[in-house]
Amino acid sequence: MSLFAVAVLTGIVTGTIHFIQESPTSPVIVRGEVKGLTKGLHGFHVHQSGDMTNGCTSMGSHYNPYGKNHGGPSDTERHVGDLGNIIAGADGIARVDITDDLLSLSGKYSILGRGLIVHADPDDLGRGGEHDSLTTGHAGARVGCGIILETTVKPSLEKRLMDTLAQIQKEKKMKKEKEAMSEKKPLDALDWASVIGI
Ligand SMILES: [Cu+2]
Ligand SMILES: [Zn+2]
Repeated sequence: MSLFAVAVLTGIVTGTIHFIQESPTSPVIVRGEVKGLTKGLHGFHVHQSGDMTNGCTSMGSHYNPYGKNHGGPSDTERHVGDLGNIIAGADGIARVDITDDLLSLSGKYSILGRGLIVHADPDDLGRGGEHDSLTTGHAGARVGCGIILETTVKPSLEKRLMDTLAQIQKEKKMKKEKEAMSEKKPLDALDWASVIGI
């Protein structure tokens, strides 16, 4: 059974982000839109807590159940909450479309009830050499945030989301096959060369 969650972001920026997970072991798809941003990159993370008593400030640091350093979404050394950057165009809108293998909407390390935060500045993915690169990615102020809440969706929307999910997985598979093919080619050429003795 698929799991769904949503976070409505409020603050200097606003937005709605949906989370979809087909099964507890599937990757989580993170999709939506954030409006009112300055053009460019903005750090985007799941933070420890969904507590908005003191706005985005009370949501704590990046969600980090494994006690790792801050990193980028494709690094092995990363916080679970490290989703990298979202990119806003000149219109101030960032269209979010992330597939993440580490996030989960169930189990011990579920992100349900935690905070989703958008930052003023780019996340340096731990590589910037700043005093806070390995904790926050030097992403600056919290310009918008929301609590990740489990939800149900209308059957028509569920169908659309699952179709999108299937499409994403198909594209991923095709990309992998393409990569495997291009890796294979030089080997074939090498074998041929040895066959004809050059
Ligand atoms: Cu953050
Ligand atoms: Zn982090």
